Amino acid sequence: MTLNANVATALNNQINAELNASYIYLSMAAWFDNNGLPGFAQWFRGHSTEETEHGMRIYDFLVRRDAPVELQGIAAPQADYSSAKEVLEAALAHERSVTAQINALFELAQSEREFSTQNMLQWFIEEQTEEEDLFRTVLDQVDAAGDNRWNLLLLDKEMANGLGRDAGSDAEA
Ligand code: OFO
Repeated sequence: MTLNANVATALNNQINAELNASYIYLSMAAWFDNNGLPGFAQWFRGHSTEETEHGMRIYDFLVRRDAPVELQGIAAPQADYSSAKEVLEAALAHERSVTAQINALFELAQSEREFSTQNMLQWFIEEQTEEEDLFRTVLDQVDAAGDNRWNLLLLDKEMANGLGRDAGSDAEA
């Protein structure tokens, strides 16, 4: 059955949103790399890769449904932050906005009676719950470290070991 045109457009927009998130997290990784926190940088690089994989899930779905993939431009991400806490706050806010996008997409798929799209989006709904929880956990830890550089360096070591879960856990999903 042909994919509903409104849903196809919204799915292409979501590919763009996921690749945009990938670019934002890569910019955050660069900020940590430039500020002597390589563990956080590694963690954000992993998340950047995950977001690209999320975009590719939707890309593959469009291909399977014989619908056109239409890639769009990606804006330059913010490069400057005042602190690790500010980065994590921005990342959590971004995840929340992605959750709202996924929910809106699911609602559209429901109203257009696009059942296989709803099925595909179930994975994203669960993923967003996990991602928000994970980013909130890291933000709490950064908050607890406060302005103490030594605390932040200790936390950086934990981040390198994958705080919360492996950055690449999507590969097994
Ligand atoms: Fe971090 O989220 Fe994609 O969907």
